Amino acid sequence: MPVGDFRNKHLDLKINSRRLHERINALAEVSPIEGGGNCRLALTDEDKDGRDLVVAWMRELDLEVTIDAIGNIIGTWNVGSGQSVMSGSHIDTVRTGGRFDGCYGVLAALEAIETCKDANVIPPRPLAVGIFTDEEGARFAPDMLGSLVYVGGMSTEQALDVVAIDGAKLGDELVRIGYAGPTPCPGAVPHAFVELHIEQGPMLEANDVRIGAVTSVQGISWQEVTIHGQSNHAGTTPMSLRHDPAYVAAEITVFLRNLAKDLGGDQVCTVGKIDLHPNLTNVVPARATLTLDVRNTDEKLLKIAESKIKDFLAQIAISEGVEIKTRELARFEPVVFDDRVIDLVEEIAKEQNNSVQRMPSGAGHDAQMLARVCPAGMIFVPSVKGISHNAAEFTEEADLNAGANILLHTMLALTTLDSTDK
Ligand code: HGY
Ligand code: MN
Ligand code: MN
Repeated sequence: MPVGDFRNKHLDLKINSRRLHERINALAEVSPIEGGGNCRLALTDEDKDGRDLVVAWMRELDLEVTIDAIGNIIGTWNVGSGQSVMSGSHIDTVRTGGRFDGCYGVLAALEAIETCKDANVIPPRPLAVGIFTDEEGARFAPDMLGSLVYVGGMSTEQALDVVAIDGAKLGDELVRIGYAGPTPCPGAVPHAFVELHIEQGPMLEANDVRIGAVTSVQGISWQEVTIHGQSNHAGTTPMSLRHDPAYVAAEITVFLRNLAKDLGGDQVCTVGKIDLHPNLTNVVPARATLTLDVRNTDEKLLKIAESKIKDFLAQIAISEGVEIKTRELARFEPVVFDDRVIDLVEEIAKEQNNSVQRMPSGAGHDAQMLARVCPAGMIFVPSVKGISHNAAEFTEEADLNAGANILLHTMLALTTLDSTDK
């Protein structure tokens, strides 16, 4: 059957928006924070509670639930034959997360399956929903860790040994929360993968467009920088004799801001985390540890940014008499999604009377990992004021419903995607 042939018999199928919003709000009740967001760092008790809730919904739908060695949860509706069409995302959050980041994509995928079941629309392939472990990478780096292991981009052993920012070991935490599953990684390769997500940026709202047909994900470079200086008395040590890691950390932060300005275009640089030791008012610090998050849609420019940072670190270590060590936390090149999936998202968005534009993703997503093994793509809906990784993250209900209906029909269309016609 040509792409979309199965779907064309069910063009009037629509999700149950009340049910979708009930589930989004119920999951948002798991470890809520002030302002309406959530704190469910990967593999914490709070993450476990969120996992347990969504797994219970999967079981109520009689999905086959598998948990793999890195804690990825896959709920599959075993109908039809062959590889599944998979959707999904993540439900772990950053410490000050919003209620939609990741969760919306998981719950809309669940809703798509329930809508088909309710209408007795039986696709020719299995439909699956993935909840990928540690997408945020905020506690255990790198980000998208679970989907990276799922596609064989990182060994299970290496991932289980990752140490969190709080010192815990990933494998120990998986066992502790009861999500060290029996299914081996890499996981079963889907026929195709499509992820629905909030944009987390300002572009759709600024252009007054409802849907993003995502073309690509920008490159990501994360590193931890540790600066060893000379701890000393804040009152007695002349400025000329100081080797002050806090000052060097500040210079690095300013350098990154200017680097982004100089490179322009899509270049973004962030120092999100700085820890000082001993972190006391009257002590010139011994050590500063900071993280650099550097991204660009263009791999060549990203490499230039990394090389300029390296040169700056070498130069300031000499001028300030400190020792600087770096450790790579994440490095992913830009990813381009499958044209056929992008075309489908655009076609279905228009068919359902939505404004739609093609656009890159500034944030990392699990779909960029699944794109390594199967045709993959993403659907974006607007973020109000472009805010995300913030409890104030918000998307209008009508936009959420529109995105979920496009996801439903994209999944159905992908069940008849002919994998030979690349
Ligand atoms: O870091 C990211 O872009 C994503 O939120 N994990
Ligand atoms: Mn996300
Ligand atoms: Mn996120």
